[in-house]
Amino acid sequence: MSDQTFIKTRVEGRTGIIELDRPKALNSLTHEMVRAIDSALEEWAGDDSIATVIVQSTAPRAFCAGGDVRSVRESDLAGDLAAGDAFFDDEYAMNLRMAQYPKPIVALLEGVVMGGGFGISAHGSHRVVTPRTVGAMPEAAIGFVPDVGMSFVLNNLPVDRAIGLFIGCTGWRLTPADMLFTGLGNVLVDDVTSVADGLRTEAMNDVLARLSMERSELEEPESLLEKHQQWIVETFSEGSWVEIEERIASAEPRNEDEEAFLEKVRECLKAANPASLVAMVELFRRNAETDVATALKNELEIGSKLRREPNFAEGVRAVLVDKDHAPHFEPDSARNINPQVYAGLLD
Ligand code: QUE
Repeated sequence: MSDQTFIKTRVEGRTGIIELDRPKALNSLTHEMVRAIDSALEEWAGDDSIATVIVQSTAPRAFCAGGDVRSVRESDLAGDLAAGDAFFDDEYAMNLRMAQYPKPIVALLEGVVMGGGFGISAHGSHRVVTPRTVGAMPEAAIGFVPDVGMSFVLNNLPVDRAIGLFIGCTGWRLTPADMLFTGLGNVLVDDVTSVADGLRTEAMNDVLARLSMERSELEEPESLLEKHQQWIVETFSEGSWVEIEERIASAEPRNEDEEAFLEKVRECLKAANPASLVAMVELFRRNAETDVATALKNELEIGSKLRREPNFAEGVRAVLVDKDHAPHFEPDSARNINPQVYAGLLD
């Protein structure tokens, strides 16, 4: 049993449990937490007494809200770019270890799951959601792009890859129904706390099948992503960000449902850094053709470029520091951004 700061690890029977315990920051991942997760994974990969790994939170409010980007912003502004570079290096290496892990990894997605929270769950074998799961890839609002291998995952979901790009561009708030529709979640249960208990006596698939049978109904059984998938695919499948933006601007809703959806999409996009959207489309198009290791390398290239632009510090300020949600992004129009600035960095 080890008990490093903010990460608790323990073994119950043949299950290794990684528990995130930084509830005041919604379990956002510090560099130290990334190292602790990675070393537990490394140790258990070669330990024959461990059959399964569970990743969970100590608090129901959040599984994990992402990387500790407030700290990254602070070290960046202090001129210590190396600190942030090392953080993302280590975080992505940990994400890659999960993607290549030789054992089942079960993530218990209770509450908020954003950005880096997907990085420690989406690469595993099982992602358990509850009626209270709220997911999002909101990086464009902080002047960044979806990373932690999610530009790979979102390109390889069991739905059209345009849905993945839509999730990245809009930062869409994913309901449990959206999580199940996209495959970001693959089983719904009422109470995640009984998963580890069940694993003491039952095989994993039996535990998850039993718990999913016992579940209550979802408040929002309908996924808006599913309902509007045809429009999303027609709008997000081809072209650069500027072309997608033009299709969104000229869209003609055929009924009230479509009008409300389109309004929501336009509202979400107002929060995004235009350069993030331009870079994201180039990153996603390229990473549709690559493996997860190359995808992570491309994310690191684009991410380190974006971090060196003032929009990153400004976006983190507006969303997480001052919380005014009124960032001043430059340029303020995607038309004034050459996609090749970002595409040229990609493998
Ligand atoms: C984009 C992000 C993050 C985000 C919001 C975004 C992110 C992150 C957090 C976050 C949220 C609550 C906290 C906290 C951090 O929000 O990575 O410490 O209490 O960690 O729009 O990438």
